Amino acid sequence: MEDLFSLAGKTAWVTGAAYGIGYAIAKAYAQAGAKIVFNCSRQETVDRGLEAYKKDGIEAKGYVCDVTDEEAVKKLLHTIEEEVGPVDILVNNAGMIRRIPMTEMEASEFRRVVDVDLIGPFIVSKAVIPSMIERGGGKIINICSMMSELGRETVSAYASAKGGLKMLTKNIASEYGAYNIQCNGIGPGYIATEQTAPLREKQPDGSRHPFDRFIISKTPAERWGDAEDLMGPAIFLASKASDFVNGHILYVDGGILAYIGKQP
Ligand code: NAP
Ligand code: GCO
Repeated sequence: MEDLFSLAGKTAWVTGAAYGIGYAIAKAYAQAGAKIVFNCSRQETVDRGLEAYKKDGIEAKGYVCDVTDEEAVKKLLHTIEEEVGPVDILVNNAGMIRRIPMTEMEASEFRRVVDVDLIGPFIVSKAVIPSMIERGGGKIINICSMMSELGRETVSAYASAKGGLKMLTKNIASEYGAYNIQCNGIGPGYIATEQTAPLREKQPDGSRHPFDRFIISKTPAERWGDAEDLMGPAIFLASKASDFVNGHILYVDGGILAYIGKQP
């Protein structure tokens, strides 16, 4: 049974895994036996990640690479294969959000969010799939979102990108499942990371942010998720245990998507 969830001998590339959700997933993979590679778009973030991995006793390799830059991604993959080995597991985690009312959002701002959150996973997946085919298979995990299913004010670009990422996940599963590549998504609910910090900021009077209270009322678990809540589901989708799971979005949301919300 242990072997079913083991990642021993595997190389996992987790994009954007300097902290937050990506870091937690990469840490879980390291504890399951995988070699870890990650990239961020800024050197200072890569350095921050390397320090964190070292502190946790994890030998990770970090590189500066913007996932929207196709040539840079191809070069990085070549470097990874030279320095670490072929990529067995890819997690498209790198992402960004801009919370702006749609009618006030510049097309360039909308385009950048879609570039990072949707085109980036396309570029990185397109780069790794050929070598996965050559080696008899692989695992691709796309970090989707509740916004792959639901909209809300100010996140039109992000929801459009994450909705697209859900369908890209299903399409990679459809197009490459015959090569023993499983492509699935994880849809985190509201997770306490730097990305959601503005939604949890304490009010001047010390009370909870209205959005914070709103999420608590919408979550059966009555709490925000932690990045660590994603570790088990991520190991499942990267291991032999999920070899017949393909094109699935696994929501890890404390039950928000199942729940109408607590009566005020
Ligand atoms: P985060 O704290 O904002 O971290 C994002 C990471 O991605 C950073 O390391 C960042 O480093 C990197 N990154 C951003 N743009 C990049 C680019 N163009 N190329 C390479 N790396 C890039 O995010 P998080 O909250 O951990 O979320 C991680 C993923 O989960 C994202 O896809 C997010 O949309 C998704 N998600 C988050 C939540 C949540 O509640 N937190 C829920 C559902 C889904 P640099 O800035 O240095 O590039
Ligand atoms: C927001 C939040 C969400 C979460 C996550 C929910 O502004 O609504 O940032 O988008 O990050 O994607 O699953």
